Amino acid sequence: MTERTLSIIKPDATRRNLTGRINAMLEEAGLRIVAQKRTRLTVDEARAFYAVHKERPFFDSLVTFMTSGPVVAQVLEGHDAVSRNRGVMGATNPDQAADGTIRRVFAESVEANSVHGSDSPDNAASEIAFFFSARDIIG
Ligand code: FUP
Repeated sequence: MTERTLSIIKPDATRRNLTGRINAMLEEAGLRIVAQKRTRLTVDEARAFYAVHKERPFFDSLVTFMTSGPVVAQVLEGHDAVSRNRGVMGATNPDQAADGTIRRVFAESVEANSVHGSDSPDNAASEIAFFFSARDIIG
């Protein structure tokens, strides 16, 4: 089923000028970038985006990292886009990510792991709405 998902290229990757190389891996995986915006999250925005993790021990550090530099938020479209993107991203911990995945190739650590991707279609809808309005998305 054609689907949309929210992707974020994280500050560790923008710092190393990897946006184009990550976009190429997304496109080669069959995903189409139908909206894209470079932005810098405020602390309040990062806390809201990761609210599901607010009780976790890594939450404050994650918010500091996600606000440490620019991010590129993007809407990806394609067949089973949510799981397709999770596949090309690789596991959260880059040491456990499969060869050839974005996190295996580029991530610096579990925290600085280069990309975010929605983990379900429902979360994709709310995460897309966090960054984009309908008119920003050109399929
Ligand atoms: P993922 O869906 O693969 O991004 O992973 P999670 O939703 O479990 O975690 C969200 C983010 O929290 C990760 F991308 C990085 C950060 N994190 C840590 O910093 N430490 C951890 O032990 C787990 C996650």
